[in-house]
Amino acid sequence: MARLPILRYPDSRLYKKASPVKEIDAHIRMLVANMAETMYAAPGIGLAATQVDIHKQVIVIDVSETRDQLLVLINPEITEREGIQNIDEGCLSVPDVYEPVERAQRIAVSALDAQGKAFSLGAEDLLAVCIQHEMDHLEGKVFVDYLSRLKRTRIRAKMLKQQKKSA
Ligand code: K2U
Ligand code: ZN
Repeated sequence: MARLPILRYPDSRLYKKASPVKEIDAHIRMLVANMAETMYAAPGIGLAATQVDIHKQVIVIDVSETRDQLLVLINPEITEREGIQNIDEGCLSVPDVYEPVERAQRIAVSALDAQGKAFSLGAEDLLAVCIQHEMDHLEGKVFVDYLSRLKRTRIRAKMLKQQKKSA
C-alpha cells in the first residue's frame, strides 16, 4: 500500500468530474487501500479519489472514534435528503480552513462496496455531512465553493502563498 499525494486547492484537477467505475477489479481495490492509508495518515475522516488525482467515483470514509470502521462507496448516489444542518467543515485539500456549510441532516445513499456488492445506507449528522462533502468532490466541487466570493478569494490567496513558500 502507499500514501498518495493530496491535491491542494485551487488546483484545477479538483474541478474534474469523476467517471463511474465500470469494473471493480484488483486495481480499484488497490486504489481503495491506498486511499484508506492516505486518509488515516492525514488524518481525515473521508477522502474522495478526485483528491488524489484519480477521477473515478470512489470514496473512503471512517467517522468512528476507534478509526477501524472503513466505509467504501463506489459509484454512490444519494436517493433521499431530509432536513438541514450547518456544521463547520474542513478539507484535506484546503488545510487549516474551517467554515460552516449547509447540508441535508439525513440522507439515504446507494453504492457498491469494494467487492462490487450493491448496498444502501441511511446516514445523519457527521456521517451525512462527510458523504455529501465527498460526493461533492466527485462532482468536481470543493466546500469553499459554497462560501462568499470574498472568503473564497482570501482562502485562494492564502493557499497560493503557502504553496509558493513550500515550493
Ligand atoms: O474531503 C476531505 O478532505 C475529507 C474531510 C472530510 C470532512 C469534511 C467535512 C466535515 C467532516 C469531514 C476531512 O476529513 S477534513 C478533516 C476533518 C477531520 C475530522 C473532522 C472534521 C474534519
Ligand atoms: Zn474535502
